[in-house]
Amino acid sequence: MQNELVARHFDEIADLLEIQGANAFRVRAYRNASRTIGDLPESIATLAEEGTKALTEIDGIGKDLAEKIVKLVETGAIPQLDELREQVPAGVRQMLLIPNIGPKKVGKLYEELGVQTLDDLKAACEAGRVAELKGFGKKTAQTILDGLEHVATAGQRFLLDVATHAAESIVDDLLTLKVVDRASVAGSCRRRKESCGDLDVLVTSSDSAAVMDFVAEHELVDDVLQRGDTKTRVRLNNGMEMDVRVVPDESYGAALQYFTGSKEHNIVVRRRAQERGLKLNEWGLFKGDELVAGKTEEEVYEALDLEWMPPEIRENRGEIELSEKDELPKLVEVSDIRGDLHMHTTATDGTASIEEMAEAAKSRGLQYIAITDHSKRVTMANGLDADRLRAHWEEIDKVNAKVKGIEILKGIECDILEDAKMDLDDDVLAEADWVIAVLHYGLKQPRKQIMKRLLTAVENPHVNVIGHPSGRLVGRRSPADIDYPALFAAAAEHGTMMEINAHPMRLDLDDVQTIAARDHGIPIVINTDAHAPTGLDLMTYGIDVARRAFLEKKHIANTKTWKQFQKLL
Ligand code: DGT
Ligand code: CA
Ligand code: CA
Repeated sequence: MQNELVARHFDEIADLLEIQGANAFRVRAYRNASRTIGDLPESIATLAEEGTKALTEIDGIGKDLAEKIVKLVETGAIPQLDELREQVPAGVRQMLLIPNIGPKKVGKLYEELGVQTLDDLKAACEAGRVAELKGFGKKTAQTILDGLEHVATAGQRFLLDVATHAAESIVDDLLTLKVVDRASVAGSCRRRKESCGDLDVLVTSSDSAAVMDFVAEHELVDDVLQRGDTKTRVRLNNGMEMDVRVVPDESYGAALQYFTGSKEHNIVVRRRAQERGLKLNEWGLFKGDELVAGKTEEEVYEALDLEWMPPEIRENRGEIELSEKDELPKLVEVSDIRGDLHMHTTATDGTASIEEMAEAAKSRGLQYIAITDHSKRVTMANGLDADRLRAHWEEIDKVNAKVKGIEILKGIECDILEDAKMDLDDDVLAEADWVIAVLHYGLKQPRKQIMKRLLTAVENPHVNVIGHPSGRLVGRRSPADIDYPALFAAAAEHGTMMEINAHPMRLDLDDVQTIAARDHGIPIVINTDAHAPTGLDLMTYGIDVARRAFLEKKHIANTKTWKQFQKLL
C-alpha cells in the first residue's frame, strides 16, 4: 500500500469527523497524520510490518495512530473509519465531491438543514434555504448548484490507485485459497482506466460457494448485495462495489476477454466472430454447440485471426486493425523509464532535500532527474523568486557533484500567470537546465485567454515542457478549456514537449490527448511530480496512460539514456 493511499484514509477520517462537528484538535491530528504519512521518505507499509514501535518513532505518530496504520496495512481497513462511514449517510459523504465545498460546510448542511442526499441538497439550494445559512450566502449556494451537476455527471467513480489496491488485495487473497485455481481482475481496472465505476473479478474454482463465503467475509467487504450460484456482488468498505464471478476453467479466457471489455471493443470482436460463422460470449467461442476456444484469451483471439491485445488498448481505438495486421505496438513499460523530470524539495512544498530525492531516484534505477520547485506565484507553497531560485540551483550543482551515478538538472516549475506572462523573467529561465511551464491559477478563464497563456509558454524558447496541461483533478476539478490541436501544433513547431503527469489524481495529459500529442510528433515526458521520495513510485500510473495511448518507448523522451536525452535538450 503506497503512502499516498494510506494518507488518504486519514484524510477521510478527518473529513468525516469534521462533518460530525468533532473537536478541531482531533480533526487536525488526523490531517497532520495524513500529511506526515504522505510526505514520509520511507514506505509506511514496510515500517508498519515491523510493528507499531517503528511507527511511533515518526514525529506526530502516537501509539493510537500507529495501531491504526498497522491495522490498515495488515487488513486494508481501519475499524474507526468503517464506523464513521456507517454513521455519515452515503449521500452526505458524496457532498464532499462537490468542488470548493469542504467538510465543515457539508456538516452544516447536514446538521442544520437535515439534507441527506444530493437531491435534498439541490432542493434546499433552489428553495433558498442554503443561501440563508450563516456563512453561506447566494454565491455559495450557486457554487453548490453548479458543483452538483458536476457530481451527477461524474457519477460515483473511484481513482485508479484506490481501485487497483482493493482489487489486488482481494485477488491475491483469493489466490491463496486451496480451492482457487486462477483469479484476475477484469473490467476498467484491468484496462487501467483513470477511474473505475466498479470492480470485476473472475475466479476459477472447484468450490464456488467457498469462494463466495470467503469474499463475503473479506476484511475489505462491507455488505453482500447479491448472491447467486456463480456470482456475487459486494460493497467494499470504501463504498466501491465489486462483482466476483466463478467461471469454468474451459471458459476462463473467454470470460476474462468478455469482462475486461471495453464494451466497444467487445462489440467489434463479437461481430468478427459472427462474420466467421462463430458465436462469442462469456462462456467461449462456439461453432454451433462446439466449444472452439475459451480457456485462454490468447486462444480466443487467435481463433479470430487476431493477436492478443494488452487490456489497456481495448477501447476500439484502432487496436483491432493493428492486431489483425500484426502491427501492434510494443507498449512502453515502467522499466523503460530512465529519468523523472518533475519533483519538489523542501525549497518549496516537498518534504525531502535535493540529495534525498536524488538518492531515492537513483535507488529506483533512474539515471537523471530534474528538481523543479515552484515559482513565486505559488505563495502557498513558498514559491521561489529569482534570488532564492539561483541559490537553490547552486545547491543542486553541489549535490550533483557529490552524488555519483545520477544527473540532477536545475529545473523550475514556472507558473504561467493569468495575464499570460511567465512568473519568472527570461534571463532567469535562460539559466535553467529544464523549465516546466504550468497553469495553476485562473483555470476557469475563457478558452481564448487559456490558449494565449499556453501558447506564450510554448513559444518561449526557455520552456521545455508544459506540465499537467489542463490542471484537471480526476473526478474533482474540471480541466481548463484548451484547443488541443492548436496547442499541439504550436508545440510541434517550437519543439516544446508535453507532460503526462503520473499522479493518480491528475493523469494529465489523459489518454485521448496523449494520442493526439503523439500524432503531432511531440516528445512526451512522463513525470511523477513527487513531493517526497515515495512519490517517485507513482510513475506506473503515468505509464498506464501512455499505454492506453498506444505509446512505445520511442515516443517518450524520458526513456532515453542520459546521453541521448542531453542531445534532445
Ligand atoms: P466501469 O466499471 O464503469 O469503470 O467500466 P467497466 O468497463 O469495468 O464496465 P462494467 O463493470 O460495466 O462491465 C465490465 C465489462 O463487462 C465491460 O468492460 C465489458 C463487459 N460488458 C458489460 N456489459 C456489456 C454489454 O452490454 N455488452 C458487451 N459486449 N460487453 C459488456
Ligand atoms: Ca467495472
Ligand atoms: Ca461490473
